[in-house]
Amino acid sequence: MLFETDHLNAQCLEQLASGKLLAVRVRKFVPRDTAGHLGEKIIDHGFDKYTNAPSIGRIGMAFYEAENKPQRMTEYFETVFDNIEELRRRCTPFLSPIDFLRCRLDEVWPAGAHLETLYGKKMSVGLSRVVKPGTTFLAHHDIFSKDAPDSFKAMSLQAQLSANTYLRMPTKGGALQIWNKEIPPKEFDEMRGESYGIEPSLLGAPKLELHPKVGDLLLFDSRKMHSVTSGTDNLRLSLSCFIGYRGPACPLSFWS
Ligand SMILES: O=C(O)CCC(=O)C(=O)O
Ligand SMILES: [Fe+2]
Repeated sequence: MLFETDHLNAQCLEQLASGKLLAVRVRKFVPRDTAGHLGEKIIDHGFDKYTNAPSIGRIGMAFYEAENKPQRMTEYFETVFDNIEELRRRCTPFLSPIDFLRCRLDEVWPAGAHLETLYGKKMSVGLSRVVKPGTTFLAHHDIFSKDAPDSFKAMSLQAQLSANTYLRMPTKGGALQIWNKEIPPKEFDEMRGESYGIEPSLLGAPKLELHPKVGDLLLFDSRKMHSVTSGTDNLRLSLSCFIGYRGPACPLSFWS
């Protein structure tokens, strides 16, 4: 269910998309000491809070924060290139791990990989997430067609993967929990009410609990329920994006 590798390849992406694998860990996707430097550079410039999960810090706006509200959609699309550029700037003189991921997937995937577009506009990619010790990410799923309900682009996805590179980790906790379980959107929305997620204990024991090392890249099917346990010490800093899959002959796509 978990595949560990030193090199990302097309086969493991196929297996994630088809559900044969629950998660892929790419060891040292970013060299460990580089990841440490990147973490410092990214955090030193400060961060904002999520509009719908204020205990989690972030740099860059996630599309799901727009919640299909016209004003926030406008804000999202107006800040796409500033957000992409801001992460790149914070990483300089190192290569941004998100840019590296974009290049790598374009190289390994036969049909290539590019930025996702929605309503004819490029989407943003690369979100820095900062979590303080003691904060849990509630169990949730991430489904593009829920965030863009009127979009053929979103509906045409056959699979949606979450990709996270970890730049700082607590010594204990901060584990990614994944259940081999999908909950239909409507049902989940009733369960969560006003919150973005539900108590992980409601789902029973997770199928996988992963404690990534600094520099690792984890990939998993974001439509499956997942959560992150609270850390005991240190900030937890990750860079994240989604990868869209539309079959073996179609390009992969990136967005946040
Ligand atoms: O930070 C993580 O390990 C996973 C966060 C998450 O919910 C996601 O990437 O969809
Ligand atoms: Fe998620």
